[in-house]
Amino acid sequence: MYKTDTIAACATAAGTAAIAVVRVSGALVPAIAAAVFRPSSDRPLEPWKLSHGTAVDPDSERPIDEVLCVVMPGPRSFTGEDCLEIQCHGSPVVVERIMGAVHAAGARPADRGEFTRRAVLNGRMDLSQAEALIDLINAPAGLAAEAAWEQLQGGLSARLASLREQLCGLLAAAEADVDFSEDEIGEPDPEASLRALAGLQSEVASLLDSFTLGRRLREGCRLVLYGLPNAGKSSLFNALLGHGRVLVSSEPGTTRDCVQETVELAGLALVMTDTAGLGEYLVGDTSMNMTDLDRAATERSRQAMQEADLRVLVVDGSRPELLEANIELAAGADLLLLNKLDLGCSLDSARLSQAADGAPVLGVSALSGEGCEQLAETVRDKLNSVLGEPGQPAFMGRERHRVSLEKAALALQQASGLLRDRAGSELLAFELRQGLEGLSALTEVLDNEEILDVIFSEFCVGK
Ligand SMILES: Nc1nc2c(ncn2[C@@H]2O[C@H](COP(=O)(O)OP(=O)(O)OP(=O)(O)O)[C@@H](O)[C@H]2O)c(=O)[nH]1
Ligand SMILES: [Mg+2]
Repeated sequence: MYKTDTIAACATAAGTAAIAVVRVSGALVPAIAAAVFRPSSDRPLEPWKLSHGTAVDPDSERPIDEVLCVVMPGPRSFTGEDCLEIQCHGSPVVVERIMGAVHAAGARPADRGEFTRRAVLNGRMDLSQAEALIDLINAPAGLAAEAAWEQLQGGLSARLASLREQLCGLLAAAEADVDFSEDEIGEPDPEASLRALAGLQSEVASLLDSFTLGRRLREGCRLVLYGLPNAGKSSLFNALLGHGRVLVSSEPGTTRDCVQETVELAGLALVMTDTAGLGEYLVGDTSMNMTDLDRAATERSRQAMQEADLRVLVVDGSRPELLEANIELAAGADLLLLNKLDLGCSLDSARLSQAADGAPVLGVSALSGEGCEQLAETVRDKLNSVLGEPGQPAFMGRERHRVSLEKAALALQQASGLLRDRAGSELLAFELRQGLEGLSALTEVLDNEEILDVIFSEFCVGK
């Protein structure tokens, strides 16, 4: 339900800063501005113009801070309602006092994302744009910010609107076929409808693909360093990170837990995981037995490998006797690193690469840094291939979008089948309507309050 009362919140991050912004939205904005702001000149507050003055306590008229104030009248404001922004000094105490003054003048504290929720409910943006706004604010690296910006500008909304329009055309034809006789509307052309449906299906499939790209941009690409104990995984992890984040030692089995850190690489957030060595090869050694701890650590490494976008097998290149044990681990690796290049490499890298389906092999030394620059480049290239088509706009979607898109994809597939079998138009219309619902859920305001609550709970207060 749309609440019409006036809301206020501090729009800048909590804590001490040079400047903070208090934001107000709702019908009481003119009255609140008059109650808490005293301009320093005789000119009254003009819409969309910053005005210099003093924020005061409306009851006592005591000055609180020197501020800049702007009024943005609806409906062309962010929320679609009258809005007021007060820029004050970034002291938590000052912010609290100004918020107190604004509340005394009639506003109530805003909920999380309530400003944006009002913007959506007032038609200032659609749901996919509101979500793009969260993604822009939370973007972990440059490419994610660019993709979120595109979506915020309505790129995705326009693409979806065109898909919906085409689907509506097909639905109208199917419904007309149910309601009217052939004499009244002419003979239907199933071949043309099938071609149109195939076009729609491929568009929805490409949206689903770009959804995966969007997730990777938003959450980061996951790279896992795995391999035998003592290969130098942790040393490489530290080298790529640029500082000694994890312990390194000549004892095999130093790392037991998965350790994650994020770095930015070519505009992408790269979530790197250092793992415990995979030590099955030790089991054959009568002097060593796998303990429960070894097994638990191995299990965690395997899980990290499963979840990764890029699997990097780290091999001690100076120990040819471990070739067979490394070959056992090579299947599924995207990149093979022959570490300890400074000690000389005597391992048959061609056989290793063969076991990994021809994955590239790179010689590096975590100790001397040799090859580490080339490693960053190779990882960047590999990530590009993981990310797919360059230039394809990413859809910064969420799980609910994937579910809706899959619902649409399935309905379109069923509709194609029905058309091919020349089945009844009633069934066809049903499937097309399902497809339309799936697409609409991505951008349209839902009448489901709970879903809206979930969407806007991701926002901070003040946005
Ligand atoms: N000479 C040389 N030694 C290295 C290099 N990289 C790692 N080491 C040494 O190899 C040993 C093992 O390094 P770690 O980074 O702890 O190896 P790890 O793969 O993380 O080992 P676990 O955590 O036990 O599985 C340490 O003594 C490192 O100093 C390298 O490039 N050259
Ligand atoms: Mg380690």
